[in-house]
Amino acid sequence: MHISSATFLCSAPNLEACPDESLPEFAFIGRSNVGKSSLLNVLAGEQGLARVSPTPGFTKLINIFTINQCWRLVDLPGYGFAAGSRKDSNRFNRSVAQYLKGRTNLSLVFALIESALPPQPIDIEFIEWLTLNEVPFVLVFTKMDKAPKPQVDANIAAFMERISQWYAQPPAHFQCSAQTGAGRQDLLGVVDEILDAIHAQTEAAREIPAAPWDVNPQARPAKTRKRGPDLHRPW
Ligand SMILES: Nc1nc2c(ncn2[C@@H]2O[C@H](COP(=O)(O)OP(=O)(O)O)[C@@H](O)[C@H]2O)c(=O)[nH]1
Ligand SMILES: [Mg+2]
Repeated sequence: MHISSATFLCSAPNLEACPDESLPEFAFIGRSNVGKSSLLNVLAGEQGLARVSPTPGFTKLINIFTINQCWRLVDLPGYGFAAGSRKDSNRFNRSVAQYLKGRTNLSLVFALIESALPPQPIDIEFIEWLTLNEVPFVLVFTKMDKAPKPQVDANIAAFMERISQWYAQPPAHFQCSAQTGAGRQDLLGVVDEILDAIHAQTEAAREIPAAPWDVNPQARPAKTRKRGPDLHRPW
């Protein structure tokens, strides 16, 4: 996929403040400092788009960016930052949970895990929460440049083993580095695939045989329910 434009849309403190749900959204989530903003910038191909911070827990807002004028990248606040107030540390915050559960145009979550570390309980817990709440996600192991490959591979294998009991088929997982750009095309490929699926669905909906209200506009129901993307993903 070629990124021709990437622009900041808005920062929202919670779900209610998020903009209209007209475009598919792909959200980055993970522990503070896991590399969400850095990877978002790499994906968008624009270095200064999301703020990269050496201080964990810096981003408290839902930051939304429009890509190619037809989809969005969302930089969510990180979880697990222990130095803040108890309320928004340890567990990911309420506004993130609301966004993940209630955003109908959320197409996919990129759940970021640091590949240089062995499985962390808070990440395991978060992935369990995503699974229980049926939030569509793929795993992205970040900073693969930071540790030797055998160590990265062992950490990923250990993580996948820890969560394997929850699935008949384990979630798709990718390895990335914001430093080298490794994995960028893989993630953009996932986005591409989902956008294609959404497009195909929209086309298929258009081809449904004439409804009574196509013949007689008076017969149209007063209110049609807004539908969120319902994807049949290969993972
Ligand atoms: N070595 C390495 N460092 C990274 C990578 N991605 C991010 N970082 C560093 O990790 C820190 C946190 O990055 P940031 O993107 O702000 O993380 P966020 O809190 O999850 O948004 C920064 O100092 C980044 O420079 C990576 O792929 N490799
Ligand atoms: Mg950030």
